[in-house]
Order: sequence, then C-alpha cells, then structure tokens
Amino acid sequence: MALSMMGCGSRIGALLASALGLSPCVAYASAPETATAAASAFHVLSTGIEWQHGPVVMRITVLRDDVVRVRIGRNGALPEDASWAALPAARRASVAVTGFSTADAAGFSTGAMKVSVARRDGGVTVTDRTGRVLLSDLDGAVLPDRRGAGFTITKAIPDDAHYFGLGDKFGPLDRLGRSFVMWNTDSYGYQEGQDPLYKDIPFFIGYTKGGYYGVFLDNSWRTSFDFGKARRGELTIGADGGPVDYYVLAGPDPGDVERAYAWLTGTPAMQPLWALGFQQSRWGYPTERDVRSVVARYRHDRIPLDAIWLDIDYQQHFRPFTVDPGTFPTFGRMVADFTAQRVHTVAITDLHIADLPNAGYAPYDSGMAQDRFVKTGAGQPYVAPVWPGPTLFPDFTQAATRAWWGTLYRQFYLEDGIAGFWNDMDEPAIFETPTKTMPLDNRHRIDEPGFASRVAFHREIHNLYGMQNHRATYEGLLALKPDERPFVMTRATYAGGQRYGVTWTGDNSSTWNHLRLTIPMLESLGLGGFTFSGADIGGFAGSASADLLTRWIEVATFTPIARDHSDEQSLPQEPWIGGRRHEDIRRRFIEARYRLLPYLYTVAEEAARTGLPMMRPLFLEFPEGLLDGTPLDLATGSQFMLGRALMVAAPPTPESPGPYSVILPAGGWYEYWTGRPVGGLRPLSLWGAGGLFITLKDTGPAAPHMVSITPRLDQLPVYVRAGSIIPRQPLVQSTGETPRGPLEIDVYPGANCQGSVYADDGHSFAFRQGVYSRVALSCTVEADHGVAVTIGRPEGSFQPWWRSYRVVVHGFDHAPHGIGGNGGNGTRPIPVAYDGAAGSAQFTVSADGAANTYRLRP
Ligand code: MIG
Repeated sequence: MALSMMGCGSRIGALLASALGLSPCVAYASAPETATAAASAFHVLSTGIEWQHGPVVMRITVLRDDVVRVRIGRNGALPEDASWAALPAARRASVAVTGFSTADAAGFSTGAMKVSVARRDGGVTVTDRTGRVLLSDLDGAVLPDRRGAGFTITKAIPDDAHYFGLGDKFGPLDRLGRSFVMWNTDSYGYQEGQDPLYKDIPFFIGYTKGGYYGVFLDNSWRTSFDFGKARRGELTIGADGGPVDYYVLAGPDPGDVERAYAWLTGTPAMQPLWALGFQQSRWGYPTERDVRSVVARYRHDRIPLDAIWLDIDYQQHFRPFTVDPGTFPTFGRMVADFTAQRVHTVAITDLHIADLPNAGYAPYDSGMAQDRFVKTGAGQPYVAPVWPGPTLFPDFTQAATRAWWGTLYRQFYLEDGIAGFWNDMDEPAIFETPTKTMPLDNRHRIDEPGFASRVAFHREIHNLYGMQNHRATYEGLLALKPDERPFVMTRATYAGGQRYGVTWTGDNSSTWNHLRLTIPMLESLGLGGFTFSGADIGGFAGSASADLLTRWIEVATFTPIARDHSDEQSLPQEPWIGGRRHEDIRRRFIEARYRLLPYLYTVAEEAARTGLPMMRPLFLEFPEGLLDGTPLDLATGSQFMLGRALMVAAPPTPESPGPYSVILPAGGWYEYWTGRPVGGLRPLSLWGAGGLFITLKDTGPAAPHMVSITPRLDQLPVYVRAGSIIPRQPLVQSTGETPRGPLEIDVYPGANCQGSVYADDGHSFAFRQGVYSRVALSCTVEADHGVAVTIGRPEGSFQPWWRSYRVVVHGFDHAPHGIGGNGGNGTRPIPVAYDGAAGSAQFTVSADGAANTYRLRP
C-alpha cells in the first residue's frame, strides 16, 4: 500500500527523493532490486535494526519487549541521544531481539511486538503480539518538511481508530478528525477548539481493533499532530525542526501503555496529603486583611480548607520574591497564623526577574552577577515586558541556573513557612508582542548532564521552558528541605514534567461549556502523566452564576486537584457566594471529598508509583469497550473513573435540566450516596455509526446497561463498581487534623472484590524507606450468599491514625446472622448492626495488625 504510492513522479516520492539527494526515478521507479537495493542497506543490531538510505539513517531499538524507539538522522548521523523527557535508564535499557529479512523488508520481533522496515523506503510497520497493525508508514520512514529543517511522518489510520491524549487540548476526548499544534501559549479566555494552549505533551494513545498502544514523539520544537483532519485515513506527525525520535508502546491494555509511558518518562511526583484537600485562590485579594478574612470565613462556616493561594497581589510592584509591606504588613505572621489553622499557604513566584540594576533587588543582582539569563540573538541579556515591567528570563536549561533559581526560595520556604509555590507565565508569556513570547532566535544554553553543551535557540527551547522552570523550583525546594515533598504548580510544561508535580488548565472561563470540557481535559492530562491536575473551580475568566459554581464544586470534588480560582475582574467566587442554599450544597460535597481522603490518597499513591492516572477515562478500566470494542467514552461523554472503584456521571450538558443516560459497564454497580445497588437498569441503546439507534440484545448481567437520570442541582450521580472496597474517614476541616473514630471500610460485594488503603506521614519521603502502611482488602460472596471480608496484615512500618475499622457491607437485603471467620470467632461475639433502608450491615473491629477474615452469615 505505502509502496504503491511512491511511484516515479509522485509528489511525495519526489520530495523524499530530493531530500535523499537522488532523482525520484532512480530512487523509486526502478525495480527495487537494482536501484533501491544499491541505495539502502540494513544493519542488524543485537537490540534492533538500522536502515540506511543515502544520508538518511534510521535506527530502531527495543528498550523492553513492549517499547521500541525509532530515531532518524537526515544528514548521515543519528540525532544526539539526549532527552528532557525520556529517562536515561529507560533509554539505556535494551532487550535482545530475533531478526528476520525478506526480499522487501527486514525487521525483528520481541515478546510483545513485531517491527518491519520496508527495504525500499524505510516505511516502518509495527504489529503487536496478536498481529494487530498498530502503526504503518504511508510515505516511507520520514519526509522532509518543505520549509527545510522540519519533517513529516505519515501513518495510516485504520477504519476503526480513535486517539486520546496530547495533554491540555480543549475539546472532545477523542482526537480523531482533529489536528493540534504543540507550542506553549498564554491563552487567556481560551474556548473550545482553540489551539495551541499552554503545554506540550506529545504523547497519544491509539485504539484499533479492541487494543490500545502509545506513541511518544520526543521533540520539543513546534510540532503538529493531524489525526485524519487534513486527509482522511492519514495520521501526520510533523515538526519544524529537531530530531525524529519517537517511541511506540505496545499495549494492548491501555493501563499497560500508561505504565510503560511512566517507565519511559517518569512517574508523577508524589504530592503531600494536603494537596488533595480543598484550596482557595483568587487574583485580586488586594490586602492581607482580605486573605485573612477568606480563611476566617472558611473556618467560621465550617467548610474544610487546606490551602490558601497568594496571586501576584502580595508582591511589591509585581516583582517575584518580594512582599508589598503596605498591603501585606505582617506577611510572615499571616502565614504562621494560617499554618496554626492548618491552612497551607501557596505563593506565586513567576520567573520574570525585574530588570532593576542598582536597586538592591537580590534576584536581579545575583542573577546578573552569575550571568543566568537568556540572551538575544546578538548575545545581550534579553529584556521584555511582563508583570514587573522590563524583565529578564532565567536560562533554565543550564543546571547552574536552576540551582541559582532554587536559592531564591530560601526566605519564603525556610523562614516564612510558605508550603507550596506556583510558577505561572512560563510558556514563557511576554506582554506587548503579537507572538506572546520571545523571539525564536533568542539564545539559551544547554549546560546539562547527559547533553552536549551548546547554544540552543528559543525555537528549540520554547516548549521546554516551563518544564525546566517547574523543575528548577521543585529541585530548589528539595535542596532546601530534602525530606519534604515539594508542592509546585506550573502552567506550561513538556512531557516528563509530571516528575516535578502539579499543573492546571490555565485561564478557563466561567461557562457551562468549560465545566463540561474540564472532564476530557483533565483526563487527557492524566493520560499524559499529569495526574495531579486541576481546573480553576468556577472558571477563571468571567463570573460564575451560583448554579455553575455549585455544579463545578460537585464535579471538582472528584478531580485530583480541587482549587477555586478566579480572575481579578470577576465577581467573588468563594463557596459561600450566592446564598445559604448553595453554600450548603457546596459544603456537603467538599465534606464528601474529605471523607473520601483515604481512598483519594490511596489512588494518588498508586498513580505516583505506577503512572496509572487518578482520573481515568472509562476505557482504562473497561478496555473491552462497547459492542465491538469501541471505547466506552465515545458514548458517554462526561463519565469518568476516579481510581478503580468510583464512576462519576456528570451531566453531559451540565446546564440542561433534561434527563440523560448513564452507561454502566458490565459487572454491576452501587450508588455511592446511598450504598444501594443501582435500580432501574435498562438495556444499552445507542446511536450507532450510521445514525441508527441500536439496542444491545444481550441484557444479562455480563452486559453493559443504562440508567436514566433526571439531573438535580443538589446531586451528582456517582457509582461504585461492584467488587470494590473503599476506605473513608470521619470528617475533618483540614488534612492536618487527625480524624477521630474508626477508618470506615465500605464493601460493595461483586466479582473480583478488592481494594486497599495506603497511608504515610503525608509529607516526607520516609515512605521510600518503608515507613508507610498498606492494607490489602478483599471480599468474597459465598455460595450461601454470605460475604467474607478480609482485612490484610498492614505492610510497612507506618502507624496510621486509626485504631479500629468500621466495616460496612452493602447490598444486604436482610440482617445477617452474626459473624464467623477467624476474625469473628473470638470469645466475645462481634455485634452486627443492620440498616434495612440502606441494605447494609456494619460492625467495628480493632485494627490489631493481623490478617483477619470476617464472615457475615446470611
Ligand atoms: O497575566 O497572576 O493563569 O491563574 O491569576 C495573568 C495572575 C497572569 C495568569 C494565570 C492566572 C493568574 C494570573 N496570571
């Protein structure tokens, strides 16, 4: 197929051939055995294969059975083997392969995939172990871009394909039929379809024929991805310059793809526990008094709160690392007072250092003295307007610059007790220029272990700038407090930036459509490694109606980072705005989040350990999909999983009071709020591909079902997967408060019933030395309908806050007849309470450190 398109005189053939310095007819029209065989050669490597064709050299190596790397050099040599994203250990890994060679192609197989390279044009075909073709080049290995330094790779899009990922793109989860650009851009008030936005995460997950795989293009230049928009059936990946260096991750399980991507680019930085609490921010708390009164109001109204954010308002003339003594006269005491109320303070510290010679501004003085700033094309320090007026830009791709930057945090972090930091504007954003950023020929320096030292122009560094700013802050905080998990949030980043912490979706708007699209946006960030992500609750630009803010808080209750933030121009947006009735609903949801903290933290730790995101599209948990394997998310729109057990079913059109359908994947579900099995199930019916309404014939328990919901503003449908066990805790007003009472273990019987609870000190790295506690939980429904619940022996040496477990077993339609099992056979019987209305049986047992099974007799 690909070969037949490459005839003599075809546009594409001519382009490639001219790049190779050959006449198109010599390269492509003659019989392969004469002309092409002379021009191209294979070299078999122990861990892959190399193909050479004139000045083009392509090396494909296997890092592990399910991960291959493709690198192409177009001037006789491979690009430098260096990366800001892919970890050195992963790039150095290799496995031996079994090679093959035929008349037309050569390649190799691993345990998980087969790679074949066409002799004639280097076209690569990657197949998984089941024979499913994941990727196949249409136009040979690579085409030069017409503009010169760039390139284009064109791959076939199978008929049933769908694509997910690419980070903070603002539209539907499925990227099919759309195109995207990666060029980090300050995008105040962005709207649906607007692109590019703030981040460059050039990693996507493809779906075809019931299986999933991943593709990561490790190139920081301006890149583009077209999923069949320009030409149906063609996936093009292009860049303005830089290396052709991409990885294929085999799957076919999408969770395995996610884990492989984390292996390659790193797991997300484990956050302190307080990062999962509720957070309040605003641009435009003008004085210390205003900020203090916000915190006081939270405590007075008994709305849980863990963090208060300081935007640029606290600074003197918007100069980073200063405090305005007029408006924030007792800054250090204010932070200490918040700490005493168990509220963490997060402060913005933008990268733009005011150009202030001879003014005693230490960041300028030390930065200039050490020559730490980005230069113009002519080699002078580059100065451009941002918040403080004329400013300088740290050259973060030098390790020494990052070390210097880190020292700027000493006062805030060590003396003032500020708990976390916010790196904004690091696309980098620049005022008063149509490009919104710095000139492409500005000079950065790469001075970095693992890289050849050299000058690099802004066009190469642009998309890395935010990531390296984030990294500088993260590593700087680590240097100042080596045993504290840093909390740093950035706006711009690149693939791999998850290693440095948190991000958010930038300047969204207070509209219903933004609330709706927040879900796929956060899911996509999670697929790209950025699991610790949030969207400004209530929306940033514009003013939220009371209804919108209420609904937004409800949904954000179940997103990894929950921060209310708004624009300087907008009306107030704290949870009490809009009256008592709204405040009561919002408080109830924020409280629900705090009760769920043991589960949230367990899911967060899993994400930080494995790379599986906290917030998951349905396809991650139910890869078997719909009918023919199609990802469930294409039919649901706004349903998402939080961990393995919870499914949130926000209204797909959140402003509409009209009923909507929720898809319940096969296996059985409970209602989260009542604990009862879901009633009112209907067979699944959907709009099919041809616009037909299809009703699934199979209505047995193994089939997915639907349930119809009439939305109410004070409710958000949330479901628990049968076969889950969810840990919860008594209500607290802050994660810094020790819960009083037992750990609650909610058991939702079903097949493969499991769960766990993870705990540690919530802020240090002692967990790496085994100072944590993980308790495995499981349950079995027995033949006589009894339910056995097993609470494992805690792993690790950490002693959590609870001394007992309150076990609540859901789905019991009558009172059980006592408790047996090794945990229930002691001298004193364990009392069981039965709640007929809830259909749940509960009992409390001490957390004695042993493994115990409690058997509820039917
Ligand atoms: O030019 O610091 O996205 O969250 O409130 C605007 C002020 C700069 C943009 C951020 C926003 C923040 C605002 N910042």
